[in-house]
Amino acid sequence: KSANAEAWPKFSESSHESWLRAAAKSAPGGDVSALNWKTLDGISVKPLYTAEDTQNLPYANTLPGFEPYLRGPQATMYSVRPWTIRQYAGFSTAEESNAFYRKALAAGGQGVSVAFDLATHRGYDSDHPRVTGDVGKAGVAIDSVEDMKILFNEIPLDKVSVSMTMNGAVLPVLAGYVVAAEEQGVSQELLSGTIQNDILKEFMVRNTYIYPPEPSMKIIGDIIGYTAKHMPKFNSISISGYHMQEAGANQALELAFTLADGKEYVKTAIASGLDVDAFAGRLSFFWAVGMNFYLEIAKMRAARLLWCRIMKGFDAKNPKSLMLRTHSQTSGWSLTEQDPYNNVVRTTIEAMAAVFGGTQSLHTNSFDEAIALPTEFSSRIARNTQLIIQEETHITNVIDPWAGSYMMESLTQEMADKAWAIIEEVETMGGMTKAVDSGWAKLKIEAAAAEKQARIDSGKDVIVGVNKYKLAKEDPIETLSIDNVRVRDGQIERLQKIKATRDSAKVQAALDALTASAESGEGNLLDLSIKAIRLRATVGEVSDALEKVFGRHRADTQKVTGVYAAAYDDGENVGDTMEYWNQLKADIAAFADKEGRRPRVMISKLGQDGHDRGAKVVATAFADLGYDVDMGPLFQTPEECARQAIENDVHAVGVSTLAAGHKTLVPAIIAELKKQGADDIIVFVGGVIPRQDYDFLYEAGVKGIYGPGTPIPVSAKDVLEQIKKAIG
Ligand code: 3CP
Repeated sequence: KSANAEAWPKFSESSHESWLRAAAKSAPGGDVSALNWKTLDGISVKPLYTAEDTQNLPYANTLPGFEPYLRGPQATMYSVRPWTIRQYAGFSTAEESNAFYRKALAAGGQGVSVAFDLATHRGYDSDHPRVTGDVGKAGVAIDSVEDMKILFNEIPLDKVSVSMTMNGAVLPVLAGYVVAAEEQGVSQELLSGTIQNDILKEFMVRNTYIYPPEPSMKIIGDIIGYTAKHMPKFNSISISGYHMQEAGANQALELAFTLADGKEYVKTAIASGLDVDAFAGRLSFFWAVGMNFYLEIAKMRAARLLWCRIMKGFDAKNPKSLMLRTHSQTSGWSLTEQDPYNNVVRTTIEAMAAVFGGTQSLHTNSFDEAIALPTEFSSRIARNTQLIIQEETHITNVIDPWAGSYMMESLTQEMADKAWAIIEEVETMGGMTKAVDSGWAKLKIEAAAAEKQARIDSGKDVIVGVNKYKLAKEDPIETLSIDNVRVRDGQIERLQKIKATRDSAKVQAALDALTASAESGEGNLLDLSIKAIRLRATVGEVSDALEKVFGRHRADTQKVTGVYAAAYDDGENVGDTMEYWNQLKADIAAFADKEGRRPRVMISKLGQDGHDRGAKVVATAFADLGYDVDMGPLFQTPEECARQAIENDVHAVGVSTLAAGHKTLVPAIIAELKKQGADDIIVFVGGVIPRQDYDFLYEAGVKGIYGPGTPIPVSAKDVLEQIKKAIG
């Protein structure tokens, strides 16, 4: 006892009942239950938790480093070694990205995390005609091992762990890393790092797949098998919920789908003949950490509990197989274009949640990421956010400091229970591959996204500077822009040089061996890719060799309906948003009466940018308002998009762009429409577009630009006005 009872006065006793009576005096309508916060996961969070809430929680009193690892995978956690500061970066050329990594490492970064451009993700070399707008844009352009060698120049790969976010072209990219290390004098067994290699979530949300689900799972099995044998320090997969939350999933959905994906990979590896303990210790995870502070911490604690439960089900014995280790990233979606310095604060709060949740590695976003690629300045602040938490706050001195909080322990168990129910639902469908294949999982996330957006647009969920406390005037901030024509020209030149100097017959034989293995199922695809890459086969060639057998996956474009409107029509709207909504619906109906048909828009994604949350939410909301909405397939060229718009006789094309290709692709679609005789079809653009580019796009003929934070009804009204003007 630290208090000497004698020396203290006697305080009056209180009970839960007396608290309820006291609380009722200030609760709205005298109803204390009205203070419960109903989360989008369906959890009811009370305003007060007491010791009673934790009495029956079976895992609240466990220890870190011991089963079920709820309190952390390591016994000492950050008190001995804090998480790895691992900032995701990459842009333009291998030279420029290498210089950036080296500077970042010198300034306190602790690991490397490579962002590849979309051409590389989708298995195209930089000279491919489908990727003219994408080369070097949202990541670094990599065509061959020569690029990889430059990317890691003077970064000792036996010492610095490298994460590579790659899922589609996972074979040639991982092979390129292995061969680059080899030529640096570092053998495979010394390589530590992580490859994302998580294809199931690509089919749900991120969309940088190449092959259909079945052969994609075979590739994953081969990578897990190869790394288990030859690269014991390398994490073969980063099973990612991040992109699900970014696409709109709430915490319980993110948690459940990610663990269900993990289960599926374990099943795949076991089916390929591996012993569970031979590979499971190198499966790692990846969470998004957004502004829902308590829920995020609870999610990360619940994740470890559930994974241990799942792995026990596979009869795993090695502690490493039972403990969930994770990377985390603060939420890019939570960042706003408006009043962007607020994003520094958001990121700090999210980083704290990730740390309290016990992450092993962390990326903190730069404040300008809702606008453009991060600059050196914004990257420094993002990195320093972590350094300050690690070195100034003493947060690292205590392991799992939220443990024992009545609220946090209750929430952890509730989150686990919610997610477990979803995992069981997935199981009854036959597992995650089936849930993904049927489109069910994707639609669940899209419905959650539409619901969230409607809550923001109607003012129920506050975002400072966006739907409340708005600035009268926004000052532009400095942004980074990439000259992708220059990058592409340089890449093409290097490709030509490689092709002219290699032994073509040997390269062809190695590529044929890959095709034959894809056909027969014999041999290991990563092993064969390493052989081909060593001979200077390119990323595109290795991908093509497999595509001959596997084909290229094309997704359907289903969309949800009614969810956005439902959040408006529940009568709880803030201010005058309901009136605006109803008036707009009436205007659209009047247009339909007058014109004999509803205003028709095609929402499209151009180039290799597969981030389709915005496009899907806009399509749902426009349809709920009364527009006739077509959804273009992903990865269209401007020419294909124009043709479809004309065939469908739309009034307007809305381009959703998040990967910085807008200055190339948007003028191209306008030119194509003109060329095909349809310049009466108006073009509008939404997504991540720096203010500096607005005039350029208006001059190119764009009729409306809607940046992040624009309420959808506002853009929908503007589009209607523009259509009316165009019709005359
Ligand atoms: C750590 N270690 C300890 C302790 N802490 N040992 C004793 N006591 C401790 N307290 C040991 C670990 O066991 C390990 O050794 C070593 O130190 C390194 O620690 P770690 O926790 O494994 O950390 P790290 O190497 O950084 O690995 C973290 C994970 C890895 C496991 C999460 O997978 C990873 O780095 N993932 C990063 C993924 C990533 O950056 N993704 C970017 C996505 P042993 O290994 O020997 O056990 S960016 C996507 C953006 C959006 C998009 O996709 O577009």
